Amino acid sequence: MDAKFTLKFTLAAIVIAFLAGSIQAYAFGNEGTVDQGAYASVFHSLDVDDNGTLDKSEVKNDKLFKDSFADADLNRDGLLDVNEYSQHRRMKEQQNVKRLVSDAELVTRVKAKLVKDAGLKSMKINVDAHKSTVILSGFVDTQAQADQALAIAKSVDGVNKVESSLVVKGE
Ligand SMILES: [Ca+2]
Ligand SMILES: [Ca+2]
Repeated sequence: MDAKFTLKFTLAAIVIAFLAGSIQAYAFGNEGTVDQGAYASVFHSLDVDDNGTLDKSEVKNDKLFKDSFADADLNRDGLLDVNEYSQHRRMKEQQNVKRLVSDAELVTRVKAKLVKDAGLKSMKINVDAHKSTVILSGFVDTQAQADQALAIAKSVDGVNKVESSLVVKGE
C-alpha cells in the first residue's frame, strides 16, 4: 500500500515537473517569437473562412491594413499569409509608438517655437507637459501675446491640448 502510494506520488511529481518545465520553456524560451504568436492568434481570428490567408474583405475592419493592404502583400498574390500579416502589423505598431512623443520632447519643441517668435522671445513663459497636454504659465505684457503663445503651443506636432495660466501684466 505504502509502496504503491509512493510510486503514484513519484509519477505525479515527475508529470508535474515535466509540465512545469514545458510551461517555462514556452513562456521564457521563445522571447523573440512571442509577438509572432500574438499576431498569429489575431490572424486566425480574422481568417473567417479559415483557409490560412487573409483577403481584403477579411482585414477591412483592421485600420492598420485598410489603406496599406498592397504594402503588406509582399508577394503580390492578393492575399496575406501569417508572415506578411505579422510583419506589416509589427511595422505599423512601431510607427504608432514613434508618433507618441514624450512630454519632455514636447516641452523642448514648444519652448523652441516660442523663442523663435519675435513678440514672445523676451517673455518668461514656463512650459510644462503632462500626457501630451502642454501647460503654459508665467507673465506676458498683452493679451495678444498670451493668445499667440497659446496658438504656437497648439501648433506643435504631438501636442494634444494646451492649458494656459498666463497672466497678462497690462501696460
Ligand atoms: Ca481567409
Ligand atoms: Ca501575399
